[in-house]
Amino acid sequence: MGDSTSPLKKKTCSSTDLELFDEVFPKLVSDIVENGLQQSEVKDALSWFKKVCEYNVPFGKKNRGLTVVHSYKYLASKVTENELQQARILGWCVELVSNHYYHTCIGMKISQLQAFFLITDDIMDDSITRRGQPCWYRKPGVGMIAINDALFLESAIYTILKKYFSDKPYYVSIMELFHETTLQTIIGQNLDLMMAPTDHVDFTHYTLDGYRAIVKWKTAFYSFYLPVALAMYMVGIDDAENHKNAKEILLKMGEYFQIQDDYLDCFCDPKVTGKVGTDIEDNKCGWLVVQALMRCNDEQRKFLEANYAQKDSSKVAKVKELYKELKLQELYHQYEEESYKQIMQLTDTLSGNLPKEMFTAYANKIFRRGK
Ligand code: GPP
Ligand code: MG
Ligand code: MG
Ligand code: MG
Repeated sequence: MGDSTSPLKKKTCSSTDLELFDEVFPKLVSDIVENGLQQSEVKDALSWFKKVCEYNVPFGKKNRGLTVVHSYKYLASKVTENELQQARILGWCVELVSNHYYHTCIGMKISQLQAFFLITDDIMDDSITRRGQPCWYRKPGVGMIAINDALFLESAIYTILKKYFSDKPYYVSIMELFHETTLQTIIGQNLDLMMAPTDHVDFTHYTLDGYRAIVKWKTAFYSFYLPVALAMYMVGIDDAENHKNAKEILLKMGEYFQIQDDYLDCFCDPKVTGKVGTDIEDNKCGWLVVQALMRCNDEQRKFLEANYAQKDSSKVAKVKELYKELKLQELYHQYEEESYKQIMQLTDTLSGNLPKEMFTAYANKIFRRGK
Protein backbone atom coordinates (compact mmCIF):
# COMPACT_ATOMS: atom_id res chain seq x y z
CA MET A 1 0.00 0.00 0.00
CA GLY A 2 1.35 3.38 -0.92
CA ASP A 3 4.63 1.80 -2.11
CA SER A 4 5.64 3.83 -5.13
CA THR A 5 7.85 1.02 -6.41
CA SER A 6 5.13 -1.64 -6.45
CA PRO A 7 4.44 -3.17 -9.88
CA LEU A 8 0.81 -2.06 -9.64
CA LYS A 9 1.79 1.54 -9.15
CA LYS A 10 4.23 1.33 -12.02
CA LYS A 11 1.51 -0.06 -14.21
CA THR A 12 -0.95 2.68 -13.40
CA CYS A 13 1.40 5.61 -13.17
CA SER A 14 4.33 5.31 -15.53
CA SER A 15 6.11 8.46 -16.60
CA THR A 16 5.63 7.34 -20.19
CA ASP A 17 1.88 7.49 -19.71
CA LEU A 18 2.27 11.01 -18.43
CA GLU A 19 4.60 12.05 -21.23
CA LEU A 20 2.32 10.63 -23.89
CA PHE A 21 -0.63 12.30 -22.18
CA ASP A 22 1.19 15.65 -22.15
CA GLU A 23 2.05 15.39 -25.82
CA VAL A 24 -1.66 15.50 -26.73
CA PHE A 25 -2.35 18.86 -25.07
CA PRO A 26 -0.80 21.34 -27.58
CA LYS A 27 -2.71 19.69 -30.42
CA LEU A 28 -6.00 20.05 -28.53
CA VAL A 29 -5.30 23.71 -27.82
CA SER A 30 -4.77 24.36 -31.50
CA ASP A 31 -7.97 22.40 -32.31
CA ILE A 32 -9.87 24.69 -29.97
CA VAL A 33 -8.44 27.99 -31.13
CA GLU A 34 -7.11 27.55 -34.67
CA ASN A 35 -10.38 28.28 -36.48
CA GLY A 36 -10.98 31.51 -34.62
CA LEU A 37 -7.38 32.65 -35.00
CA GLN A 38 -7.91 32.72 -38.76
CA GLN A 39 -10.83 35.14 -38.46
CA SER A 40 -9.75 38.75 -38.05
CA GLU A 41 -12.91 39.75 -36.13
CA VAL A 42 -12.31 37.29 -33.29
CA LYS A 43 -8.63 36.48 -33.41
CA ASP A 44 -7.84 38.65 -30.36
CA ALA A 45 -10.35 36.68 -28.29
CA LEU A 46 -8.91 33.39 -29.45
CA SER A 47 -5.34 34.39 -28.70
CA TRP A 48 -6.54 35.34 -25.18
CA PHE A 49 -8.21 31.92 -24.83
CA LYS A 50 -5.00 30.24 -25.93
CA LYS A 51 -3.33 31.91 -22.94
CA VAL A 52 -6.24 30.86 -20.71
CA CYS A 53 -5.68 27.22 -21.70
CA GLU A 54 -1.95 27.44 -21.23
CA TYR A 55 -2.16 29.03 -17.76
CA ASN A 56 -5.07 27.05 -16.39
CA VAL A 57 -5.16 23.66 -18.00
CA PRO A 58 -1.85 21.82 -18.21
CA PHE A 59 -0.44 22.28 -14.69
CA GLY A 60 -2.05 20.10 -12.09
CA LYS A 61 -1.49 16.59 -10.99
CA LYS A 62 -3.53 15.36 -13.98
CA ASN A 63 -4.67 12.30 -12.11
CA ARG A 64 -8.23 12.59 -13.28
CA GLY A 65 -7.14 12.80 -16.90
CA LEU A 66 -4.69 9.93 -16.56
CA THR A 67 -7.36 7.86 -14.83
CA VAL A 68 -9.25 7.71 -18.13
CA VAL A 69 -6.13 6.27 -19.79
CA HIS A 70 -5.43 3.80 -16.98
CA SER A 71 -9.07 2.70 -16.80
CA TYR A 72 -9.11 2.12 -20.53
CA LYS A 73 -6.03 -0.10 -20.14
CA TYR A 74 -7.65 -2.07 -17.33
CA LEU A 75 -10.95 -2.48 -19.15
CA ALA A 76 -10.09 -3.03 -22.82
CA SER A 77 -9.85 -6.64 -23.94
CA LYS A 78 -7.33 -5.50 -26.56
CA VAL A 79 -5.48 -2.20 -26.06
CA THR A 80 -4.82 -0.34 -29.33
CA GLU A 81 -2.69 2.79 -29.82
CA ASN A 82 -5.56 4.45 -31.62
CA GLU A 83 -7.94 3.98 -28.69
CA LEU A 84 -5.26 4.91 -26.17
CA GLN A 85 -4.99 8.21 -27.98
CA GLN A 86 -8.79 8.62 -27.75
CA ALA A 87 -8.59 7.92 -24.01
CA ARG A 88 -5.90 10.61 -23.65
CA ILE A 89 -8.13 13.11 -25.45
CA LEU A 90 -11.05 12.26 -23.15
CA GLY A 91 -8.65 12.61 -20.23
CA TRP A 92 -7.86 16.16 -21.32
CA CYS A 93 -11.57 16.91 -21.50
CA VAL A 94 -11.83 15.84 -17.85
CA GLU A 95 -8.88 18.07 -17.09
CA LEU A 96 -10.72 20.93 -18.74
CA VAL A 97 -13.53 20.56 -16.21
CA SER A 98 -11.50 19.76 -13.23
CA ASN A 99 -7.76 20.04 -12.73
CA HIS A 100 -6.26 20.42 -9.29
CA TYR A 101 -7.08 17.43 -7.18
CA TYR A 102 -5.33 14.11 -7.12
CA HIS A 103 -1.53 14.08 -7.06
CA THR A 104 0.72 10.98 -6.71
CA CYS A 105 2.47 10.89 -10.07
CA ILE A 106 5.41 13.12 -10.74
CA GLY A 107 4.74 16.44 -12.35
CA MET A 108 1.03 16.03 -13.00
CA LYS A 109 -0.77 19.04 -14.38
CA ILE A 110 -4.38 20.40 -14.77
CA SER A 111 -7.16 19.76 -17.29
CA GLN A 112 -10.29 21.16 -18.95
CA LEU A 113 -13.54 20.41 -17.05
CA GLN A 114 -11.36 20.67 -13.97
CA ALA A 115 -9.92 23.98 -15.12
CA PHE A 116 -13.44 25.27 -15.67
CA PHE A 117 -14.50 24.32 -12.13
CA LEU A 118 -11.32 25.52 -10.47
CA ILE A 119 -11.23 28.96 -12.03
CA THR A 120 -14.76 29.65 -10.79
CA ASP A 121 -14.31 27.85 -7.45
CA ASP A 122 -11.34 30.09 -6.67
CA ILE A 123 -13.45 33.17 -7.27
CA MET A 124 -16.31 31.85 -5.12
CA ASP A 125 -13.93 30.75 -2.33
CA ASP A 126 -11.96 34.00 -2.47
CA SER A 127 -8.80 31.92 -2.87
CA ILE A 128 -5.32 33.23 -3.36
CA THR A 129 -3.14 30.58 -4.97
CA ARG A 130 -3.61 27.48 -7.02
CA ARG A 131 -0.78 25.11 -7.91
CA GLY A 132 1.70 27.48 -6.32
CA GLN A 133 0.82 30.42 -8.55
CA PRO A 134 -1.79 33.17 -8.22
CA CYS A 135 -5.36 32.06 -8.97
CA TRP A 136 -6.21 33.08 -12.54
CA TYR A 137 -8.75 35.73 -11.50
CA ARG A 138 -6.06 37.36 -9.33
CA LYS A 139 -3.72 37.96 -12.26
CA PRO A 140 -3.44 41.61 -13.32
CA GLY A 141 -5.74 42.30 -16.23
CA VAL A 142 -7.87 39.19 -15.63
CA GLY A 143 -10.27 39.75 -12.68
CA MET A 144 -13.85 38.86 -13.54
CA ILE A 145 -12.92 38.11 -17.16
CA ALA A 146 -12.00 34.76 -15.56
CA ILE A 147 -15.71 33.88 -15.42
CA ASN A 148 -15.96 34.12 -19.18
CA ASP A 149 -12.72 32.18 -19.51
CA ALA A 150 -14.18 29.35 -17.45
CA LEU A 151 -17.25 29.30 -19.73
CA PHE A 152 -14.92 29.11 -22.71
CA LEU A 153 -13.13 26.10 -21.23
CA GLU A 154 -16.44 24.35 -20.70
CA SER A 155 -17.49 24.95 -24.30
CA ALA A 156 -14.11 23.65 -25.48
CA ILE A 157 -14.95 20.20 -24.10
CA TYR A 158 -17.82 19.86 -26.55
CA THR A 159 -15.73 21.17 -29.46
CA ILE A 160 -13.20 18.41 -28.77
CA LEU A 161 -15.81 15.71 -28.24
CA LYS A 162 -17.45 16.58 -31.57
CA LYS A 163 -14.18 16.61 -33.46
CA TYR A 164 -12.86 13.28 -32.17
CA PHE A 165 -15.88 11.26 -31.07
CA SER A 166 -18.94 12.17 -33.15
CA ASP A 167 -18.54 9.02 -35.25
CA LYS A 168 -18.29 6.72 -32.21
CA PRO A 169 -21.21 4.62 -30.98
CA TYR A 170 -20.63 5.97 -27.45
CA TYR A 171 -20.62 9.67 -28.46
CA VAL A 172 -24.04 10.48 -27.00
CA SER A 173 -23.28 8.58 -23.77
CA ILE A 174 -20.07 10.48 -23.06
CA MET A 175 -21.56 13.82 -24.04
CA GLU A 176 -24.53 13.21 -21.72
CA LEU A 177 -22.10 12.12 -19.01
CA PHE A 178 -20.18 15.40 -19.23
CA HIS A 179 -23.45 17.35 -19.07
CA GLU A 180 -24.80 15.33 -16.17
CA THR A 181 -21.54 15.51 -14.22
CA THR A 182 -21.31 19.25 -14.71
CA LEU A 183 -24.83 19.65 -13.33
CA GLN A 184 -24.05 17.39 -10.36
CA THR A 185 -20.96 19.44 -9.54
CA ILE A 186 -22.83 22.73 -9.86
CA ILE A 187 -25.48 21.38 -7.45
CA GLY A 188 -22.74 20.32 -5.03
CA GLN A 189 -21.09 23.71 -5.27
CA ASN A 190 -24.43 25.31 -4.41
CA LEU A 191 -24.78 23.11 -1.31
CA ASP A 192 -21.23 24.05 -0.32
CA LEU A 193 -21.82 27.78 -0.76
CA MET A 194 -25.30 27.99 0.76
CA MET A 195 -24.05 26.26 3.87
CA ALA A 196 -21.33 28.90 4.22
CA PRO A 197 -22.86 32.39 4.36
CA THR A 198 -20.29 35.18 4.42
CA ASP A 199 -22.07 37.36 7.02
CA HIS A 200 -22.86 35.09 9.97
CA VAL A 201 -21.99 31.79 11.64
CA ASP A 202 -24.75 29.25 12.11
CA PHE A 203 -23.62 25.71 12.85
CA THR A 204 -27.15 24.29 13.16
CA HIS A 205 -26.97 22.40 9.88
CA TYR A 206 -23.32 21.35 10.06
CA THR A 207 -23.94 17.59 10.31
CA LEU A 208 -22.02 14.62 8.99
CA ASP A 209 -24.90 13.71 6.65
CA GLY A 210 -25.04 17.26 5.32
CA TYR A 211 -21.28 17.20 4.81
CA ARG A 212 -21.42 13.87 2.98
CA ALA A 213 -24.02 15.23 0.58
CA ILE A 214 -21.89 18.29 -0.22
CA VAL A 215 -18.75 16.34 -1.02
CA LYS A 216 -20.48 13.62 -2.99
CA TRP A 217 -21.99 16.20 -5.32
CA LYS A 218 -19.25 18.83 -5.50
CA THR A 219 -16.28 16.46 -5.80
CA ALA A 220 -16.92 12.73 -6.06
CA PHE A 221 -18.91 12.53 -9.30
CA TYR A 222 -16.51 14.56 -11.39
CA SER A 223 -13.24 13.50 -9.79
CA PHE A 224 -13.82 9.76 -9.48
CA TYR A 225 -16.85 8.40 -11.32
CA LEU A 226 -16.47 10.53 -14.48
CA PRO A 227 -12.97 9.39 -15.59
CA VAL A 228 -13.70 5.70 -15.02
CA ALA A 229 -17.18 5.87 -16.57
CA LEU A 230 -15.74 7.49 -19.72
CA ALA A 231 -13.37 4.54 -20.18
CA MET A 232 -16.24 2.12 -19.50
CA TYR A 233 -18.27 3.70 -22.31
CA MET A 234 -15.25 3.64 -24.61
CA VAL A 235 -14.94 -0.13 -24.31
CA GLY A 236 -18.69 -0.70 -24.61
CA ILE A 237 -19.56 -1.23 -20.92
CA ASP A 238 -22.78 0.73 -20.80
CA ASP A 239 -25.14 -1.39 -18.71
CA ALA A 240 -26.80 0.13 -15.65
CA GLU A 241 -25.61 -2.56 -13.22
CA ASN A 242 -21.88 -2.12 -13.88
CA HIS A 243 -22.18 1.66 -13.80
CA LYS A 244 -24.15 1.57 -10.55
CA ASN A 245 -21.56 -0.65 -8.85
CA ALA A 246 -18.56 1.33 -10.12
CA LYS A 247 -20.27 4.54 -9.03
CA GLU A 248 -20.85 3.26 -5.51
CA ILE A 249 -17.18 2.37 -5.05
CA LEU A 250 -15.89 5.56 -6.70
CA LEU A 251 -18.21 7.91 -4.82
CA LYS A 252 -16.88 6.48 -1.56
CA MET A 253 -13.34 7.20 -2.79
CA GLY A 254 -14.44 10.71 -3.71
CA GLU A 255 -15.75 11.33 -0.20
CA TYR A 256 -12.46 10.13 1.25
CA PHE A 257 -10.56 12.35 -1.18
CA GLN A 258 -12.49 15.50 -0.22
CA ILE A 259 -12.04 14.75 3.49
CA GLN A 260 -8.30 14.66 2.77
CA ASP A 261 -8.63 17.96 0.88
CA ASP A 262 -10.36 19.52 3.90
CA TYR A 263 -7.72 18.23 6.30
CA LEU A 264 -4.87 19.44 4.10
CA ASP A 265 -6.56 22.86 3.71
CA CYS A 266 -6.03 23.34 7.44
CA PHE A 267 -2.94 21.33 8.34
CA CYS A 268 -0.75 21.15 5.26
CA ASP A 269 1.88 23.69 4.23
CA PRO A 270 0.63 25.73 1.22
CA LYS A 271 4.07 25.26 -0.31
CA VAL A 272 3.24 21.58 -0.52
CA THR A 273 -0.40 21.79 -1.66
CA GLY A 274 0.19 24.80 -3.92
CA LYS A 275 -2.90 26.50 -2.44
CA VAL A 276 -3.43 28.60 0.67
CA GLY A 277 -6.26 27.14 2.77
CA THR A 278 -9.37 29.30 3.16
CA ASP A 279 -11.97 26.93 4.63
CA ILE A 280 -11.99 28.42 8.15
CA GLU A 281 -12.17 32.01 6.86
CA ASP A 282 -14.86 31.00 4.35
CA ASN A 283 -17.18 29.48 6.99
CA LYS A 284 -17.05 26.14 5.17
CA CYS A 285 -18.95 23.11 6.35
CA GLY A 286 -15.77 21.04 6.15
CA TRP A 287 -14.92 17.72 7.76
CA LEU A 288 -12.87 19.26 10.58
CA VAL A 289 -15.50 21.70 11.82
CA VAL A 290 -18.19 19.01 11.63
CA GLN A 291 -16.03 16.66 13.72
CA ALA A 292 -15.19 19.49 16.14
CA LEU A 293 -18.89 20.23 16.66
CA MET A 294 -19.54 16.55 17.41
CA ARG A 295 -16.83 16.57 20.11
CA CYS A 296 -16.81 20.00 21.71
CA ASN A 297 -18.45 21.15 24.96
CA ASP A 298 -20.64 24.28 25.17
CA GLU A 299 -17.72 26.53 25.97
CA GLN A 300 -15.64 25.24 23.08
CA ARG A 301 -18.62 25.63 20.74
CA LYS A 302 -18.96 29.30 21.73
CA PHE A 303 -15.22 29.74 21.16
CA LEU A 304 -15.56 28.20 17.71
CA GLU A 305 -18.53 30.43 16.87
CA ALA A 306 -16.54 33.49 17.92
CA ASN A 307 -13.46 32.66 15.86
CA TYR A 308 -14.78 30.86 12.77
CA ALA A 309 -15.54 32.55 9.43
CA GLN A 310 -13.34 35.62 9.79
CA LYS A 311 -10.44 36.85 7.72
CA ASP A 312 -8.26 37.32 10.78
CA SER A 313 -5.17 35.15 11.03
CA SER A 314 -5.13 35.15 14.85
CA LYS A 315 -8.72 33.85 14.91
CA VAL A 316 -7.89 31.22 12.30
CA ALA A 317 -4.96 30.12 14.49
CA LYS A 318 -7.30 29.84 17.49
CA VAL A 319 -9.64 27.56 15.54
CA LYS A 320 -6.68 25.38 14.57
CA GLU A 321 -5.59 25.21 18.21
CA LEU A 322 -9.05 24.02 19.21
CA TYR A 323 -8.93 21.36 16.48
CA LYS A 324 -5.63 20.15 17.94
CA GLU A 325 -7.05 20.18 21.48
CA LEU A 326 -9.95 18.04 20.26
CA LYS A 327 -7.38 15.64 18.77
CA LEU A 328 -8.79 15.97 15.27
CA GLN A 329 -5.42 15.15 13.71
CA GLU A 330 -5.38 11.75 15.41
CA LEU A 331 -9.02 11.24 14.50
CA TYR A 332 -8.24 12.01 10.86
CA HIS A 333 -5.41 9.46 10.71
CA GLN A 334 -7.72 6.85 12.22
CA TYR A 335 -10.40 7.81 9.72
CA GLU A 336 -7.93 7.34 6.85
CA GLU A 337 -7.18 3.76 7.87
CA GLU A 338 -10.86 2.87 8.39
CA SER A 339 -11.96 4.49 5.19
CA TYR A 340 -9.31 2.65 3.19
CA LYS A 341 -10.55 -0.65 4.61
CA GLN A 342 -14.15 0.25 3.77
CA ILE A 343 -13.21 1.08 0.19
CA MET A 344 -11.42 -2.26 -0.13
CA GLN A 345 -14.49 -4.06 1.24
CA LEU A 346 -16.79 -2.23 -1.15
CA THR A 347 -14.46 -3.14 -4.01
CA ASP A 348 -14.58 -6.81 -2.97
CA THR A 349 -18.35 -6.80 -2.89
CA LEU A 350 -19.18 -4.66 -5.89
CA SER A 351 -16.50 -4.89 -8.56
CA GLY A 352 -18.28 -7.88 -10.18
CA ASN A 353 -17.05 -8.25 -13.78
CA LEU A 354 -14.97 -5.09 -13.55
CA PRO A 355 -11.28 -5.52 -12.66
CA LYS A 356 -10.93 -5.21 -8.91
CA GLU A 357 -7.31 -4.09 -9.23
CA MET A 358 -8.42 -0.99 -11.16
CA PHE A 359 -10.30 0.23 -8.08
CA THR A 360 -7.63 -0.81 -5.59
CA ALA A 361 -4.98 0.98 -7.66
CA TYR A 362 -6.96 4.24 -7.45
CA ALA A 363 -7.50 3.83 -3.71
CA ASN A 364 -3.76 3.18 -3.24
CA LYS A 365 -2.92 6.33 -5.19
CA ILE A 366 -4.76 8.58 -2.78
CA PHE A 367 -4.29 6.66 0.46
CA ARG A 368 -2.39 8.77 3.05
CA ARG A 369 -1.71 11.47 0.50
CA GLY A 370 0.19 14.40 1.92
CA LYS A 371 -0.72 17.05 -0.62
C1 GPP B 1 -13.80 21.26 -4.32
O1 GPP B 1 -13.99 22.21 -3.36
C2 GPP B 1 -14.89 21.33 -5.33
C3 GPP B 1 -14.76 21.93 -6.54
C4 GPP B 1 -13.50 22.57 -6.97
C5 GPP B 1 -15.92 21.98 -7.47
C6 GPP B 1 -16.27 23.37 -7.87
C7 GPP B 1 -17.51 23.38 -8.66
C8 GPP B 1 -17.96 24.40 -9.44
C9 GPP B 1 -19.22 24.21 -10.18
C10 GPP B 1 -17.24 25.67 -9.57
P1 GPP B 1 -12.81 23.04 -2.66
O2 GPP B 1 -13.20 24.46 -2.73
O3 GPP B 1 -12.51 22.43 -1.35
O4 GPP B 1 -11.53 22.80 -3.61
P2 GPP B 1 -10.12 23.54 -3.39
O5 GPP B 1 -9.66 23.17 -2.01
O6 GPP B 1 -9.21 22.94 -4.44
O7 GPP B 1 -10.35 24.99 -3.59
MG1 MG C 1 -11.96 26.11 -3.26
MG1 MG D 1 -14.95 25.44 -3.08
MG1 MG E 1 -10.55 22.51 -0.40
